[in-house]
Amino acid sequence: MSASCSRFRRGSRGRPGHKDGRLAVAVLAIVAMGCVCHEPKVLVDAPVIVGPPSSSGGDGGCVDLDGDGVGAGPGCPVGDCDDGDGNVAFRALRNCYTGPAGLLGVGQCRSGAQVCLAGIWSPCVGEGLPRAESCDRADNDCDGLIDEDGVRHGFPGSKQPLEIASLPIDVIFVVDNSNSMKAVNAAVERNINDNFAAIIDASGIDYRVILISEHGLSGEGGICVGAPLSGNGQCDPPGACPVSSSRFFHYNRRVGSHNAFSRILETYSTADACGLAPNGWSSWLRPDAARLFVLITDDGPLPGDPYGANSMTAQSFEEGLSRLAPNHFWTAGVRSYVFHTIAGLKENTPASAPWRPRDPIVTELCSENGFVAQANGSEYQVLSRATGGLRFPICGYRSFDAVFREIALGIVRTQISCTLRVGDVPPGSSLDDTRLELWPSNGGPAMVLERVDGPASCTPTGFYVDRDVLRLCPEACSAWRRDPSAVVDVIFMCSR
Ligand SMILES: [Ca+2]
Ligand SMILES: [Ca+2]
Ligand SMILES: [Ca+2]
Ligand SMILES: [Ca+2]
Repeated sequence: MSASCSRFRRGSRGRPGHKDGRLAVAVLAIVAMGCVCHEPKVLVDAPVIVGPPSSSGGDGGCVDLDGDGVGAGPGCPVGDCDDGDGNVAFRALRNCYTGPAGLLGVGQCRSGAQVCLAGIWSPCVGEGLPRAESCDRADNDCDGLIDEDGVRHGFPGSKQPLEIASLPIDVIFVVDNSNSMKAVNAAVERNINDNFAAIIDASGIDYRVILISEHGLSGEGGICVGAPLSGNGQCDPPGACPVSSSRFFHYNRRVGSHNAFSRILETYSTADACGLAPNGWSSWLRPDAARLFVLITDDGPLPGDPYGANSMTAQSFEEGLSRLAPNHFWTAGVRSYVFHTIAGLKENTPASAPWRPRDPIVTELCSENGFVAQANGSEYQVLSRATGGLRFPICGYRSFDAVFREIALGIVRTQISCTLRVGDVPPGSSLDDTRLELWPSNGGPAMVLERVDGPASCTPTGFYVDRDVLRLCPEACSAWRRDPSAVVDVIFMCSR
C-alpha cells in the first residue's frame, strides 16, 4: 500500500465503503491492485475518467463527508463538487443546461456537459440555448415550430421611415357654361376649394388644377373660383379675367352644351382672351405629371349635327388629342390619362355611388333634385370606361361635396407612393418572403402588413414587391401618411 493511498483514507469523518454496487466493484478492483483507497467516481452513464488526482494533501486533515476521497481541507488531494454525494468526485461529469426551464429538449435546446475539477464545476459545454429563429429548417428558438417567426431584419435597429413620395398630377376640369348649368356651376365653385383642393392639399400631393370654362358669375353660367385655390380674392362680382395661382390655371372660354370635346382640343395650344395662356392650356401641363380630366355637363354631343364641334365622338376626340399631344396622354401607345364624367346619366344605387369602369354605359337620365338632364353623356361615358374613370350623375350637384371628395381621394390613392428599400436580405429569405410591421409614433401597437402579389391584388393592409423595393398599397400608404413619424420594420419569413 502506497503512502498516498493511505492518506486518501484519512478523512476525519471518512466513511469508507458504499452501498453502491458499482462502487463496491471499483473498490474491490482497486484492492485487488494493492490499493484500498477510494478512487474518484463518476456519474452513472458518464464516461469514466481514468487517473486519480495528482496532488496529495498534507497532514492537515481532509473533510470528506461522502467518503469519495475528495473534499475540503489541506489534507484532501482536491475539492469535492458535492460532498454529499459520493458519486460526484474528481472529474465527475454531469449534464448541464443554463437556458430557460421548460425549453430543454425542444428544438435545438439541449443539455451540454460539465466536469468537476478541483471542487468546481467547469463551464457548461455543448449545450443548445434558444436563439432567434433563422431560416435553417431548425427550431432555433425552441418553441416547437420550425422557421416560423421569420428573421427580423436587423431588429430592433432596423425600424426605418417609409419613403413617401407623391407623384404630381394635373387635373383638367372642363365645365359646361350653358344656362341649365347655373346651379351646378355654383356647386362647382363651392366644392372645388373645400372638397377637392383641400383634400389633395392635405395629402401633400403636388397637383395643379386647369379649368376650361367661362370665367364669370355662376348665375350667368360662368365660374369664378376663389381663393385659396385660385389667386382670385374677388368673385362677387368677378373680375374681368381669372387669376392664376401656383396651383390654379383658368382658361377663360365658354363651353357649350355639345362642344366640350372640341373645346378641349381647340384651346389646347391656342391663346386665351385673357392673355394667361398664350400657347393654350397645354403650356400649364407639366411633363412629369399624371393627367386627369373631370368633365361636368348636363348635355352631350349631338350626333349628326352639321356643326362638327357639336357632334364629336369619343373616338374622334381621342384621335384629335393624340395628334395634338401624342406624348402627354399616352405612354408607349397606352392611355396614361383618366377621364371622369359628371353628366346627365341616371344615379347608381345608392345614388352616391359612382358608376365604375366595368359598369355598362348608362342610357337613362338622372332625375334627382328635380334637375332635368339634357342627355346621358354617353360619348363621355365611353371615354370614362376606356380610361378607368368614374361617372357621376349631374343631378346630384347638391351632393357634389361627396363627388369632389371621391375624386380627390382617388387622386390621393393613386398619386401617393410609400416605398421601402431593404438592404441585406438574410440567407434563406427573399423580398417575397417579407412581412412589414408599421409602428406608429404614438407608441401604439404595430400594424402588420401582408404581402400581396401586386397592385391589382391590393388590400387596405397590403404591400407588394416592385423590383427591388417594397411598395405599400394605396390605402395603407394613405393611412401611414397621416403619421409621417412612424417607422416600419421589415420581417423576413423563411423561403419554403
Ligand atoms: Ca467527498
Ligand atoms: Ca462527492
Ligand atoms: Ca421556432
Ligand atoms: Ca429556424
